[in-house]
Amino acid sequence: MLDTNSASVAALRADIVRHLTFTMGKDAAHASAYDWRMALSFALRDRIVEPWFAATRRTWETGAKRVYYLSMEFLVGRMLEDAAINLGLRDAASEALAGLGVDFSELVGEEPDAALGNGGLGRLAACYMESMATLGCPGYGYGIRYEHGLFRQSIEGGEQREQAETWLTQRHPWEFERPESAYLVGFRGEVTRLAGRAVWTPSETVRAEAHDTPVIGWGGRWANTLRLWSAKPTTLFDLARFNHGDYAAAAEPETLARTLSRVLYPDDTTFQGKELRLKQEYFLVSSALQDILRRHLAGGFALVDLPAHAAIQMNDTHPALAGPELIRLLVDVHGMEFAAAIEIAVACLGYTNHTLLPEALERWATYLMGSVLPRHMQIIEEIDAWHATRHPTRPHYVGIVKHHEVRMGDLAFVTSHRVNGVSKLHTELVKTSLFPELDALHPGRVVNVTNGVTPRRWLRMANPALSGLITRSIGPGWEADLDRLAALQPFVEDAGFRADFAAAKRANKSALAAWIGATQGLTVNPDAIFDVQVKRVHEYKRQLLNILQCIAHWQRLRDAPGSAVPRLRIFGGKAAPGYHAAKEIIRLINDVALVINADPKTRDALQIVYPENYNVSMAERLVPAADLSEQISTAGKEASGTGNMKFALNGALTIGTLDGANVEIRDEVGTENFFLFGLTATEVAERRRDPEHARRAILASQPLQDVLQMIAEGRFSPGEPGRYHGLVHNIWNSDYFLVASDFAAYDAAQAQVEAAFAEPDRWWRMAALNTARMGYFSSDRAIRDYMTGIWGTVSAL
Ligand code: 26V
Repeated sequence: MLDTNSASVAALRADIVRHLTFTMGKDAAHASAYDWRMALSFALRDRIVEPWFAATRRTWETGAKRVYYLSMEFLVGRMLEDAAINLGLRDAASEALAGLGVDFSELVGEEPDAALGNGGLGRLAACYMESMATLGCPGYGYGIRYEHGLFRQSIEGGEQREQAETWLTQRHPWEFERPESAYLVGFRGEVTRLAGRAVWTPSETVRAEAHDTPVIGWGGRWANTLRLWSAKPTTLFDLARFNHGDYAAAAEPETLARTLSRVLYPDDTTFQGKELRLKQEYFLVSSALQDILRRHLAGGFALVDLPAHAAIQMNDTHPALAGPELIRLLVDVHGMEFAAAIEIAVACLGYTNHTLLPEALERWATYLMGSVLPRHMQIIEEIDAWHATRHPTRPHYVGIVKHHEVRMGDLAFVTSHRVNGVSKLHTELVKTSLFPELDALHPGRVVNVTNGVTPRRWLRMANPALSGLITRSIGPGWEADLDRLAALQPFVEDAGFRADFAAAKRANKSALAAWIGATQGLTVNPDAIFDVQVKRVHEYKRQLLNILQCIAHWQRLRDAPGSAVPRLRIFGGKAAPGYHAAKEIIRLINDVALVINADPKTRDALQIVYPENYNVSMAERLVPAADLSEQISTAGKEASGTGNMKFALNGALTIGTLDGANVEIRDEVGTENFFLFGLTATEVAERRRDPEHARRAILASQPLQDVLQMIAEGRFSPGEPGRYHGLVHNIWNSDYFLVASDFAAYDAAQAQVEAAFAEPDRWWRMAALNTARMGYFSSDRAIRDYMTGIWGTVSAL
């Protein structure tokens, strides 16, 4: 064993040096951290290529069914350490580099995040890619290779500022360019009829070029492909125009095309109906479907057999043009009848819904759809008519096209054989409140697949201290069989184990404290409760409720200093650039932090920090160090949540509402190991019917009145006392997200947290039980659910 290990270290070291020399063209004496990182990445990538080829070959040979995961977002994050861990080479890499005088962790920390997603939906796609590779489920992820991922956030004077994100300024060592795998994607133009068939002649065309990143599973046994498309012009450069001195016009086709894959839309809050976004969606869908059909035909199969070979999953409605595009290719290009084509489409397609928020649902104006994609608009009308005919009892107000809009949720529903929600509660709401009529017409089509997260990245990689303890306690292998964590349960009664568990958490907290000291200039107490709310900033997620309670807590501390367990409240997250209310909440949190952190009376007991630019790699620091996970959305609004799973898996206790997957997490970890508060989804709906709900709640809580009064008086914005008048006015008079109604219950739950933390024996038992009982929330389980319940695929391992 030791021999193989030293052999693999030596081989890896030789390959690193070889890549440093011949790929990077650098001499070890003059190599920078960047050069070493590239050399290591290439050496690791080499080791992925063989299992990748083997997997691809095996899929061809066995004719196995493939999964195609279509998503506008893949929030992958860093790849180096994850690849090393899945190859079983993390320690070998570290040792190989050490022998060359280079520090592994330093290299890892220099890799830019691939931030090709906004939040939960994009990160879920990345976890699912990793689990499909781990399970040997043959599959491809299809997405867009954005030049600029999600913006970089800075906090200036308490306010969010956005800067362009540039992950591709350095070489990206994980991908393979495939200029030969390219497709033409058309827009606009006209549809004519020829011999009874539609002929679409687009007036704009771009080339979609593939970039492949292998995704290696745990143990290095299987690898799938993440194929991201980059838009290129079909005509490179107009030399005639250039020679006439018209330099800008000469580059026009190039500019037009490249704009398509230039930037990720950063607004996951409100649907805006922007033409460029529609073009991006079609760009992804068309290139993916052309690629899928090319591969299917290359296997020698008939088009009617597509459903036996391809499961196509739509990650929300963003790729919902997949139905119309597949039908178009089958009918217009391959001469199939519409009726046969739609049957094939439905049999292949699945649709995952990720949000119920009405303002986020995609609805494209028919005039826009009709001008950008004239043929698809016809096909959508045809699908709608086909559906109406097949279901004569369909109510008149139901339909894909209504009020001059194409409703993408209805389109995705009608063109899929399965529609799924992402937690039990959410799936019920998808049935009862989003698609009640379609659900009645298609009983059994809507199913639940509760989300999951990959334990390789979110426990093994992010939390080596706890991972080590788990392996020492229950043995290896839990990473790919997370239910085995249940074997930790008996250890919870062992005081020695609890001490080790607490020590692992303490080590992570102290590393985080050092990072906060270095980056925020704030000295924090690693023995405080680390209370964390990190996620996109949205009114429904109620960061506002959290900060209001901070203020109330602070006031009590001022009256009785030294009375409380010290707390560090950590906030992090980005607001959509145009989302004013969310930006105001960020500013309020930062304003409050400034005042509270400067109070000498309470400084030892309460601090607030808002590190800028929360992203995947920051989450990897915060999650292992959290004691308390804030999952406090208005019930009925958070489809699932996945951060909630990462925190609980890492032994944080949750303070949360009965929303999304919180419900199932609480059932699994035990109600006594979860701090529940707040109105239920049903109660929320009822409460809203009382127009006086906010006023009533505020008048019933003196602490809340005091807090609102302080904000309104400008206590946290002394230079501009009126800064938060609008915000306070809104709480009194509207409070759609029921911050006031849940305040007292939240405040009481926070008191319970404090009482529990003051009893270490009890706290660490609860924390360890959280870890032990989170096995269900592995993305491996979720992917198995998709494979059996939706895709009809089996492991090829
Ligand atoms: C929505 C939109 C709307 C319009 C255009 C651009 C755009 C981009 C992204 C989104 C995503 C919103 C949906 C979303 O991220 N949902 C989250 O999905 C997670 C994974 O299922 C789930 O855990 C979260 O609860 C849910 O909010």
